[in-house]
Amino acid sequence: MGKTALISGITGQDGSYLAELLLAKGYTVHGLLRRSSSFNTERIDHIYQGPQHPERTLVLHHADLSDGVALVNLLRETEPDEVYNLGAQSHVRVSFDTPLYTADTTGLGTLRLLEAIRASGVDTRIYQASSSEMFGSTPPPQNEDTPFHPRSPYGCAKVYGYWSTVNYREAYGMFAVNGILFNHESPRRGETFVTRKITRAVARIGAGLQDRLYLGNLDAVRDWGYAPEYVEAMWLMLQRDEPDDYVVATGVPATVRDFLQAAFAAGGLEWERYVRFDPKYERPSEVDALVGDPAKAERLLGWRPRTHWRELAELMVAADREALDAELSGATVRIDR
Ligand code: NAP
Ligand code: F7E
Repeated sequence: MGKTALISGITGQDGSYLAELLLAKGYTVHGLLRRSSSFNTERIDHIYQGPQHPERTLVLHHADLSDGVALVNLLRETEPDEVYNLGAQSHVRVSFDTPLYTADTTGLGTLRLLEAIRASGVDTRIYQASSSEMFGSTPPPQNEDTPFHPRSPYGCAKVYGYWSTVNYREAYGMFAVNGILFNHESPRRGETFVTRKITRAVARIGAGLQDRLYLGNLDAVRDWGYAPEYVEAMWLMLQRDEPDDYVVATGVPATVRDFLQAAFAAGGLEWERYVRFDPKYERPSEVDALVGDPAKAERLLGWRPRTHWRELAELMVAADREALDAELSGATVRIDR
C-alpha cells in the first residue's frame, strides 16, 4: 500500500509541485481546496482527476484553515500518513493591509491544523511551511539558531506557526517539523511576487503589450531558489527518524536589481528604459537582507540546491515568453513546467 498525504495550499506554487512529487512516488494525495467564486485550480489542472476517475490518487476537498471542525473531519476521513501545511496568506506586502486575516490564516491556521490532528486521533507526521521572513532584521547568514525578528504581520504569523509546531512536538510527541524556506520561485510563482512580476513584464514588453514596469525597493537582498527543488526538501524532512527544523536556501545573495537586470537581459532588453519607482510597492518595514545557510539540510537530508538566481531568472523569462506566445496564438498554455 502506498502512503497517503494531505496538503493544505495544494493550489499554490509549492502545493502543485509537491502534489506532483508525491503522486510520482506512489502516494494518494488529498488536497484542501478553498471555496472561490472562480476556478482556482489552474496550477493543478494537468494532474486533476475528476470524481468519476476509476482509480483516483488525487482528491480535492473543500475546507479552509479558518474552519477547525472541517479540518478534524477531513483528517478523520482521509487518515493521512503525512500532512503538509502550505496554506497561507503568503504575500508580505498584502499582510500589512490585512494583518488580522493574515494572523488568522497563516498563524492560527497552523495551530488549528495541529490541534485538529490531536482531536482527530490520526497518527500522522506534519510539515509546517515556515519562512525566512521570521528572521526579518537579523543580519545574514541565517541558520536554524538565528534569532527571529519579524518585520511584517506575515512574519509575525509565521513565528507563531513555527513555535506552535515546536510546542506540539515537545508537548505531545508529535512528529512535527518546520522547514524554514528562503524565497523560492518558478514559472508558477504568483504574479505579484517580485520575480514573477519582472519576468512576466519582460515577456509582455517584448511582445509590445506593456511599456512600463513599476517596482518598489530594488536594494533588498534575497536568496532565490527553484521551487521544485524545495518541495523535495519538505518530503525528505518527513522521512527522517526524528522530527527537527531545517533551513532550506541556496546561500547565494542577489539584489532585486540584480534579478531585474538578469531577467531583462534574458529578454534582450535594458531594464532602465522601462522600470519606474512607485512607493506603493514599498513596505512600512522592509526586510533588507535574507541569505540562508543550508548546511544542516545538506548534512542531514542530503539536500542540495541545484538552480541559482540567474538561471532561475532565465528559465522564468523563457517560460513567460512561451506562455504568452501560446496565449496570443490561441494555443493551450502549458503548466507542466
Ligand atoms: P502561494 O502560491 O501563495 O499558495 C498559498 C496557498 O494557500 C494557496 O493554495 C491558497 O489557496 C492557500 N490558502 C490561502 N488561504 C487559505 C485558507 N484560509 N485556507 C486554506 N488554504 C488557504 O504560496 P507558496 O509560494 O506556494 O508557499 C507555500 C507556503 O510556503 C506558504 O505557507 C508560504 O507562506 C510559505 N513560504 C513560501 C515561500 C516562497 O518563497 N514561496 C518561502 C517560505 C515560506 P488559493 O489558491 O485558493 O489562493
Ligand atoms: O518581495 C521587493 C520587496 O514579494 C521580494 C513570500 O513568498 O518570500 C516571499 O516574500 C523583495 C522585497 O517576496 C516590488 O520589497 C520591490 O524586498 O517577491 P516578494 P518576499 O517579501 O521576500 C518569503 C520567504 C515568504 O515566506 C513569502 O511568503 O522585492 N520589491 N518591488 C517588490 N516586491 C513585490 N512583491 N512587488 C514589487 O513591485
